Amino acid sequence: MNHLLFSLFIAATGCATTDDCTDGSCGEERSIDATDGDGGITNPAADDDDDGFSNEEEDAAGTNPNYAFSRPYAGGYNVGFCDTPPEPTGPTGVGANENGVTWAAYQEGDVAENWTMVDHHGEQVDLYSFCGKTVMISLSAGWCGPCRSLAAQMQAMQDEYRADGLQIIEVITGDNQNNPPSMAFLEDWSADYNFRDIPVLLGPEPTSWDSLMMQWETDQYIPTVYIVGPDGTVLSADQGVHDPETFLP
Ligand SMILES: [Ca+2]
Ligand SMILES: [Ca+2]
Repeated sequence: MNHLLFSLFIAATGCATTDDCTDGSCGEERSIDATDGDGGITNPAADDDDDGFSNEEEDAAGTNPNYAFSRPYAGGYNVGFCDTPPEPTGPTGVGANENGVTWAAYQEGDVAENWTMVDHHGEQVDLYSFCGKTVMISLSAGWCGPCRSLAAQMQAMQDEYRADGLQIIEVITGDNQNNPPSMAFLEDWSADYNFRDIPVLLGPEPTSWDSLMMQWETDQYIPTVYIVGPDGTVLSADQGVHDPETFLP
């Protein structure tokens, strides 16, 4: 395993480091082919979007039976209800570190590409599952005290703003020794901070400057917080924002 890039993360002051279709607002706009207009499910046992959950299961969970990214999660996350995925731009900004290295990174106005990471339940989680919600993504690591301070506030924020369409996502990039985190480490993180509906995701180890985790990092100081709007647009890119309230619709 190549730990080189992770080793470049530096601890400093805090480790110096549309229709918004928000939940509940778009119920009337739901276009479910499986219904016949009377509000019922005509093909309850079918899985129209082939996401592994029947139309009936999705109806009960409030997810979209016609959009595969919208599906129930064991973690009880605040899944969105888009009909079509965002149209991504990819990262058009530039990240840079103190050594003069630069890389492609998401900046405000970019539309995020989807990614898939495993959570502390062992389930694969798609970013696009939260299309229609406001997403706060934090990149954290066990060795980073300010990351832990932020984590300690997360469930309270999630509780306060879930009804406004917020989903907080915690991505762990390293354990206490800055090694790739184990599943047990992710589980412990969730338990330590009393997470109930916040995924703790295994951040894929960056092995080059164009790795996924580098795209979500502008300066190599963590915690790194991004806010992504309901249409997939980056609203705040690693600006030290630790409170999503002003970005909610
Ligand atoms: Ca389905
Ligand atoms: Ca679905």
